[in-house]
Amino acid sequence: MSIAPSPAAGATGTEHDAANAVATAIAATAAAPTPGNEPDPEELASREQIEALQLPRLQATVRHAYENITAYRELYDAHGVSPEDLQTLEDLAKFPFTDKEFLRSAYPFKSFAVPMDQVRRIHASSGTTGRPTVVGYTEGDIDRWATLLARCLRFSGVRPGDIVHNAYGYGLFTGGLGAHYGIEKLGATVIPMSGGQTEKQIQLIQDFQPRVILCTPTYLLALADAFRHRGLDPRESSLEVGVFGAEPWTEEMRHEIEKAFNITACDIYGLSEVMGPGVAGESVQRKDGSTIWEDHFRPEIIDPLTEQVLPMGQHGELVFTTLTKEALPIIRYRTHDLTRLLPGTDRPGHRRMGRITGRSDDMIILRGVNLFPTQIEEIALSIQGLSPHFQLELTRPKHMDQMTVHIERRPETTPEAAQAAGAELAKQIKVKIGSSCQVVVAEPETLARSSGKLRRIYDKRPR
Ligand code: DLL
Repeated sequence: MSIAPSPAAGATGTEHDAANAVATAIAATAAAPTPGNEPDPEELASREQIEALQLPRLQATVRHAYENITAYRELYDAHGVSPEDLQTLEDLAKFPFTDKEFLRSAYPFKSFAVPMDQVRRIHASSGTTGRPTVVGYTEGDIDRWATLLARCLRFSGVRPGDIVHNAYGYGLFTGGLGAHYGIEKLGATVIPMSGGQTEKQIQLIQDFQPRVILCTPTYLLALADAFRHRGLDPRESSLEVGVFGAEPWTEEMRHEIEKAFNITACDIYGLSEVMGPGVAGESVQRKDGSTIWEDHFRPEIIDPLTEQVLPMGQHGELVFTTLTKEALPIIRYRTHDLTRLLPGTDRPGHRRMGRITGRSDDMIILRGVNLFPTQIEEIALSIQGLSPHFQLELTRPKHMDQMTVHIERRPETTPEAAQAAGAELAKQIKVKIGSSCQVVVAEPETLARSSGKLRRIYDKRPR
C-alpha cells in the first residue's frame, strides 16, 4: 500500500520515503501474498511497527494541512507551533484541537487541502443545526476508505462471495456509499437498498437471500417488527451476520438483535469528518469492542473539561488525527464521543475502543445528574417484559426538570406485568443512575421507529 499524502500533496520527500520504508518493511514480514479475504500486512503489524509507521505519516499530514489549508496555518501560527515541532508521536499534544465549528467556518470547501479537480466525492453531515459539515475525498482517499471498510467487514465475519444487504442511507450521509465500496472491495455482492421503504426491504431480503445485513441497530429492530407483521419469523431469514453502527448501542442491544434474527452482530464505528464508517471495526471471534485502524488514524482520549490527554483505560472524549487523508486531513479532532482506549487483542498493533456511552452533546443533565440514553437501554433490556423501543421526554413542570421514559411493553407481556416492569425500571434508574423519573409503559408499536439514526431524546424544556 502506498502512503498518502503524496509528496505532491505536501509531504516532504524524506517523510514520504520514511513512511514508505516502514510500510515496505511491514509488507515484507507477511508470510504469504494476501488475497482479498486475508488480513493485510499493516492490519497484522505489531505495536512497534504501527508506531514507526505513524510518526512519518503524522508528520506528513501536519505539513500537508499547514501548507495547503489556510485555517490550519492560521491556527498553528496563532499557537506558535509548526510542522517542525512534531519530532515524536507525543509532540502531537503541542498542537491545538479542532472541532465541528473549525470545519463549519471553512464551509463549503475551504477545508480541502487539494485543488477541487482532485476531489472525487463530497459527503456532508445532516446539518440539522446551521450549516452542514462538508467532507471531501480524493481518488486515493476513496480507495483507502474502501480497503478499510473491507477490512472491517472481513474482521466481522463477512466473506468474499457473500450477498450483503446494505440498508445504511445512501446520499450525503457517509454510511451507504462508504459501506457500498467496501463490500465491493471485499469481493462480496452489494444490494444497495439504503434506509427506509421497510416493506420493500423485507421483500428483497426474502427474495435475494442475503447472508449479511448492514444498518443501524435500531433500524434492524424496525425490520424485525416488519417481518413479524408479515407473519414471518426473522430467525428463519437468510441473514447470519450483521454489522451495525452509526449510533450508540449496548451489549444488551447486541443480545436482543442476535436473538431476534438468530445472527451474529458486530460493531462498526466512524464519523464523516474522520472518513465515515470503517475507522474502527469489531472482531467476530471476540466481540470485545471495535479495533481502531491505527495505520490510518491516531486516537487520543482527553478529559473534555481540562483537555488533558488521559492514559489508556480512562474514560473521556475521543479525539482523532488522520494519517493518510489527502483531501481533508484532520488533526486532533474532538469527536464528542465518550469512551476509553483499550489494548489491542486480535490485532495487537491497533488499540480498541470501549463502547461509546454517548456523545457529550447528548448528555442529559437532570437535576444535577448526568445520564445517557445507553444507560436506560442497558437497564430496560435487563428487565423482563420491556422492549428496546423507548423515548426520553424532558419537561420542566413547576421549574423542576423531569424525565419521562416512554417504553413499549413486549407483545407477549400482559399490560399488568408490563406495569410492574415499568415500576422496576423507575426503581433501577433511581438506584443505578441516581435520578427519579416517570415511566410510562406504551403499547407495542406505538413509538416512532427509525429508518437510520434513531432520535431517543425529546427535550421540551423551555430554553
Ligand atoms: O454515522 C458514520 C457511520 C455510518 C458509522 C455507518 C458506522 C456505520 P456521522 O453521521 O458523521 O457518521 O456520525 C458520526 O455517529 O461521532 C458517533 O457519535 C456516532 N457513531 C457512529 N458509529 C457509532 C458506533 C456516521 N458504532 C457519529 N457506536 C459518531 C456508537 C456511533 N456511536
